[in-house]
Amino acid sequence: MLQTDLTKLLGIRVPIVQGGMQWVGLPKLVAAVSNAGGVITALTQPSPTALRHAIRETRALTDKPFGVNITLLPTINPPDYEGYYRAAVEEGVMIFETAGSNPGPLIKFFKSRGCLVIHKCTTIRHAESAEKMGVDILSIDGFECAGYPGEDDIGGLVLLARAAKELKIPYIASGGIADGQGLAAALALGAAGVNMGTRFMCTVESPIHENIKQKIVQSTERDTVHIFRTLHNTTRVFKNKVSMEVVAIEKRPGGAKFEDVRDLVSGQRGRLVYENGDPDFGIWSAGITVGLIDDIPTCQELLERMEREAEGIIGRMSSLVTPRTKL
Ligand code: FMN
Repeated sequence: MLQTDLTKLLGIRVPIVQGGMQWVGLPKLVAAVSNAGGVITALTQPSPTALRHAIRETRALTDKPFGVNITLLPTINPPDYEGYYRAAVEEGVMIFETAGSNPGPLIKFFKSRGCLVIHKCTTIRHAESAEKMGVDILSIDGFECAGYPGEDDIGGLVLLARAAKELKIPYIASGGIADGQGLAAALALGAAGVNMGTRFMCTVESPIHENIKQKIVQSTERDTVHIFRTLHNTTRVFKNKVSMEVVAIEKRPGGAKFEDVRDLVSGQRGRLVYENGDPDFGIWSAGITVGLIDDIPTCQELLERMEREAEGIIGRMSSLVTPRTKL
């Protein structure tokens, strides 16, 4: 078994957690992952009351720990953040994944209630300031990740090595991990485990349309693209007709304003991709691990396989070391 700070702090068996995923982090998936550590995505629920129901539904499906993700990002219609996080705490959730800008007040609130906070960030300077705010675990999202990689374009290899040098609290590797090799590499880079998004989208329990899962299986690592680069809100999404149109609008002379792409990137349109199974219907988040994913396992199969693969790799690596001979 792989024992790390993450497995000890969360009381989980495999050092793998599922990050917040808009429209995807729903009770069935969260419960299926929660042998490791699943996260309900708060803002996928239409209201704080709906979040309460999702928490109860997840609890009915698993007796294992799970958390709630609160993502503080610019959205077309700002949600009732306070309503969501208070509802989750009142429902007895003790683990939170926070992400996005200005997390200070949110982290302070969770810590005042004795909750464990995993904060996701894409730079070492943000990780250090979250560390000072008292978070328990940092989730370091490299350039490879689905969703928001930040604007610095630093890949996981360097970012995690920097984390190993600079951070005092446990951190997990996020972005670009989809198999046991990625897990073993993350542990080698000092991480206490991994956070995955894209890989969990493509599991039996993931609530998205079968066509989209098949699309991920058929894709290569060249099938994602960054949108909103010019708006300084870079987002990695699947490469399709809509995302390429957004990129083309951004490249027009004089650039683009958000209003120019608002309809194309609407969250509701993205949500319908998962419902109607048309991968070209809207934008949807996906990381470059789409190039590593070639099956649709259950979450349990996936977690067991990754654990086995990582253990095998770590065993083989240690057999590379032989006693030194004198020069
Ligand atoms: N991260 C958040 O913090 N909030 C979100 O709402 C969110 N939505 C996501 C939706 C999808 C479909 C995916 C694939 C990822 C999303 N993410 C979100 C990012 C994941 O939590 C995670 O950090 C990322 O997927 C890790 O990279 P990977 O996809 O290479 O594993």
